[in-house]
Amino acid sequence: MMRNQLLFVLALVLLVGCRQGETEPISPVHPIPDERQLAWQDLEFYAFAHFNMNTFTNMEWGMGDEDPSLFNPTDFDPKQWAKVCKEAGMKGIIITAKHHDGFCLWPTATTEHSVKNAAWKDGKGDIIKEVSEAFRAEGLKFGVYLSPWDRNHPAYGTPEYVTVFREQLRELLTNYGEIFEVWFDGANGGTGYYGGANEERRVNKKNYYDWPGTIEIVRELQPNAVIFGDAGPDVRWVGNEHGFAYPTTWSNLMRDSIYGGMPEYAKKYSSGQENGTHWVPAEADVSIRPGWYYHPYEDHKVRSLPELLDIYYNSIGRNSSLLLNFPVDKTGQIHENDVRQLNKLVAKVKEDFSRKIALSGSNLSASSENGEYLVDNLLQPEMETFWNPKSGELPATVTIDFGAEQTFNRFLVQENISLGQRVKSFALEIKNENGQWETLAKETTIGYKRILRLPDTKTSAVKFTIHDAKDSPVISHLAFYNAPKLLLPPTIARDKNGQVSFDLSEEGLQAFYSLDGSDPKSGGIAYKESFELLQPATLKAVSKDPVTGEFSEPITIAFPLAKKKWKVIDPEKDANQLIDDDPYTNYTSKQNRASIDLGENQEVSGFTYYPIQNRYMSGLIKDFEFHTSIDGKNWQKAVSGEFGNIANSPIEQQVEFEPRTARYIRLIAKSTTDGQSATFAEIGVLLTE
Ligand code: FUL
Repeated sequence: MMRNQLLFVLALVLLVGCRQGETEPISPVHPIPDERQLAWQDLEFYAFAHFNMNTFTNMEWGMGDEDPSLFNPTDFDPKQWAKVCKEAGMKGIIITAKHHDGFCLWPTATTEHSVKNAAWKDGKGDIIKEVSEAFRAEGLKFGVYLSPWDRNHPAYGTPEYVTVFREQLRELLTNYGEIFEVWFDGANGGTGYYGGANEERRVNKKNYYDWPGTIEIVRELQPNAVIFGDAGPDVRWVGNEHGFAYPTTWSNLMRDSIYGGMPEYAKKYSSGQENGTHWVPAEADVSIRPGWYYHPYEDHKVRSLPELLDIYYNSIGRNSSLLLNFPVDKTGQIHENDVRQLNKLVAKVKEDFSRKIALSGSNLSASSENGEYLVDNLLQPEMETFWNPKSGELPATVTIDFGAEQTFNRFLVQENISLGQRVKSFALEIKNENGQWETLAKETTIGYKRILRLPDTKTSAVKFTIHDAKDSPVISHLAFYNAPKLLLPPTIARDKNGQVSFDLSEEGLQAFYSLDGSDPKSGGIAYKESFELLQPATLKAVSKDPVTGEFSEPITIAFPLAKKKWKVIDPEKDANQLIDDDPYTNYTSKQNRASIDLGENQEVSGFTYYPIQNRYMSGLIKDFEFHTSIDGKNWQKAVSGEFGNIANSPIEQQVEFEPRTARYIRLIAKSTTDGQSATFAEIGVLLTE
């Protein structure tokens, strides 16, 4: 009897033991990525280059009637492009082999509208060859953008053109080695040159190109290449050109209900669909400047570090890849301003992820574990090592006991997407001082990678809970980081009434300033709230991280006289925008002049003109006269001249003249860059010291 009982208990122990260790197989949740999509997903960050005829005609969308000889870079250096991308950790490049204007960057047999007839290298050059070789030499990938729309080709709109388009594709996919991505633009059909017809040609975007047949060519010639388009088939457009994916981003898509360029795409499909039938992950495309192509007048508009950081976190941190565009300049190189900003982004991202909270000493526990898919697997970044709770268990929870207090402000989490995207909602909680759980974040999707930017959070334990998922979650990695603050000098603005206000690059920073030329780092005034500054003064300021004691670079602003007492005396619509000290609001004058009462006599020795900063600019003053007056009736000319390079460089212009007493000033536009009514963002005066 005793013996039997003992055997029974032993059998029970063995059975339970086995059960606990048993790993239940995980079935994929369809759709799932194929091999080429999985390889693409790892790339994360790669470059776009818009470099073609538009670079030389200063256009965004050329008509197709451009003289091919105009294509003529003076110092084309694809090795410089490859070096810039390599050093930035970008994994490859996609180049505009042909944009909407139809000019081909390789000596194609399909048209005369190509480098064959360019002045560059006497028509013997091949941009695609040189760029592909330069990138491969650095171990980077190479991809092509081929515009389906062709505003040059006489046959555009007929079946004959589709054959030409496919032939071009064949050439690109045959003669330039391995291609990692083929990019088909959704923008197509409209006005164009079309071999001299100069008319509007609309096509049926859904059927005209016979996309299935075109896709087959890519599969046949480059089986490893992913194809980008609104409807994929492999990678989809994120639905905007700001480089932002959505907080909820599914890699699943109802692919069969979509075609390239469909009008409702951005609104309906760009964040993917939970019940999407196909795996078509998002790619966020954005230019480092306002335009896709190079325009000298955008040299001062390269995106700032905070903007670029937002793009990074809102794309790569939201289950999307990032395709960052460089408008390669007329020399044939990536402009130094773009390189500088790119390097700042890369350095900051590196810094953000350099202070990882070591979890080796932490205790990780899960609500359950499916056999070998242990919670400790979360510490390894590889997709193949993952945690999976027992089937059917939701919510499923991972508790991380740091063992001691830790501070973090970034949370990174990844799903093993090879088994499908599953998580629908998750939350992060922290243990507060009273030992209770407090919610820190509540979010929706994860996908390949999700990064949350959080406030500085100090705690000894964190709870990660998956509340809802399409099936048992498969989480491959999670990590916490304590990113240093983005320590930039404050952004400073002064309004018409002379109120100066500071904007700090991150919460928790402090700012110090001086108005007497002294170093604001020692003995500077602490900025608490906006203050009045009416007289001309030089303001110096720095930001400080109170935790580390570090200071930002200083910023120095020479403020001219404030405009509090100013009035426009021949006002047209929105006259206050001329003197509101905000260069992003404009004034247009049909009289082509702006006259201002300064409110009192001043010793004036010059003036400033800030042209409008809109993406599409009009009415920039070229030839000018500047007059002054004591009584507002009798005017004397102080100076006349030309803003020589204003079309290319629309920055604030400054003109000095013989000092004089004036109560009234008037800037007269004798001509504008495009013959339209004169526009102004701001006018200012320089005073005699
Ligand atoms: C758009 C095009 O029309 C733009 O010119 C640019 O090439 C961008 C990447 O795609 O649809």
